[in-house]
Amino acid sequence: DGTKAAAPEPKVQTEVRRVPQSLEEVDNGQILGFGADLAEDHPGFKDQAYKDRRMAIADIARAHRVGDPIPRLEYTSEEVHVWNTVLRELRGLYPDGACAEFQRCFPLFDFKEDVVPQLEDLSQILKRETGWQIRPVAGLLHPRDFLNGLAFQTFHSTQYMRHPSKPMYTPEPDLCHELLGHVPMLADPDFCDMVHSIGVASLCADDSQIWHLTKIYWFTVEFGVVLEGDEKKAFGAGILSSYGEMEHMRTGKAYFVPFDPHAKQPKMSYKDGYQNRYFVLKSFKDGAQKLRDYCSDITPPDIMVEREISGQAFKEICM
Ligand code: HBI
Ligand code: FE
Repeated sequence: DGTKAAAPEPKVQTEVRRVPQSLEEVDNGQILGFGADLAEDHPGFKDQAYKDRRMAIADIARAHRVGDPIPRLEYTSEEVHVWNTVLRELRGLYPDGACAEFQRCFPLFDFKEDVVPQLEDLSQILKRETGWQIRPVAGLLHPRDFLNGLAFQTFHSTQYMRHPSKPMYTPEPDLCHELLGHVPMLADPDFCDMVHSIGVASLCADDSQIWHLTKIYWFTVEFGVVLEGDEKKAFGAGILSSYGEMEHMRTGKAYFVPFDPHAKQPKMSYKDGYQNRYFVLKSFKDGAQKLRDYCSDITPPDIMVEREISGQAFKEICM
């Protein structure tokens, strides 16, 4: 007879993904970029001893389990020298360039020039101040996993030092960037509140929303500035951990725009020089509020949530 084969069902693009219920479920995160090999333009590309050291430190991170203390590392005199150089250089910038919250929190960690701080000690201080913690990670985490960690008040931090040939430069996160840029701010409750809302939103975000949240994170947590009177002060880790970036931000070579999480965010630039545009928060409280408002609009349109997110987080974000 004349009946045709039934037309195929139209494919509905549905992504099924398990929403992490706990930090343990964020654990099997993919590490992007640097594994056994460093990129050709990395300062340590030709340094086998450096690469071996990196691999040994990465193994510690891979073996770490949630709840265990972070293993202490004995840093070499070369690594201590890098830390010393970077700390001395940057410390001088903070009185004028860093925001008040950073200046209040920085002394809590009592950084010493001749001792590379241990992640475990810093994590204990954060727990006491804001309830946040640090987990060691082998390298650049996939943005989804990285952001998901924030929902569980956890900051994934690298534990290796940048290459000694270029103490004032690193193409990837390293200890100096994490400890001087990120860790002090995580002792401030309003800042933590803001970062937490990004993390919670990421739990049930689809891929395009993750991309948007990654940019929001980039233009605030990495490169944000906050108003103090009519002055702009740095709270972004990429500014606080770079002498050149701080100078650039402060000497008027860039322009400033109010931060709006709803707006289409510009392209993130990773390596090519400094930011030409910085986003400004009126205050952390205001920023945290704006972000929470934005996040409450995030619904998971294209995913089927396999298990519900329990508690407040799910109610705030997904319903
Ligand atoms: N991974 N280890 C590590 N450290 C970061 O600072 C980091 C990351 N992955 C992604 C990321 N930062 C952000 O740039 C956003 O993609 C969330
Ligand atoms: Fe960073």
